[in-house]
Amino acid sequence: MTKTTFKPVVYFKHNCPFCLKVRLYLLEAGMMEAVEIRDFVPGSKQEEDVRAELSPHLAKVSFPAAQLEDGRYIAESDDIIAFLAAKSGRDPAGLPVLGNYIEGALKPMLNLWEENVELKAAAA
Ligand SMILES: N[C@@H](CCC(=O)N[C@@H](CS)C(=O)NCC(=O)O)C(=O)O
Repeated sequence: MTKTTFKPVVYFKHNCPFCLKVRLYLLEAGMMEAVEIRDFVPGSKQEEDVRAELSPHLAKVSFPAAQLEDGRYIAESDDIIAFLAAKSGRDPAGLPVLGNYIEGALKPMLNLWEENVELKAAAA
């Protein structure tokens, strides 16, 4: 009997900052060939297809998402990276481009976003 090897699938929304985090991990860890990437432009037919595929498997569809094994879906960028890291043995903490993106761009942007939400609430 032959056992087929499942290639994990990652689902990316264009211009999504959390999707870029996972993409950077894949690039810097040399894992681009180890996964199948399905990405879509918001508003496209591809988005409809991806959401139709994911929605029965996830309590809340968000991006990035991944199918780790046949029928096993998750959607949280840190969990996806942790899975990929376990598979590749490449610790994300040792990847400088990923680290610079998270600490120098993503976190400051999220902080500004939170601050903006608080300021709007205070002004309302
Ligand atoms: N904590 C999540 C945040 C993901 C997130 O908020 N992604 C946005 C896109 S940038 C999203 O999926 N929004 C809802 C949607 O597009 O349906 C993660 O790190 O994966």
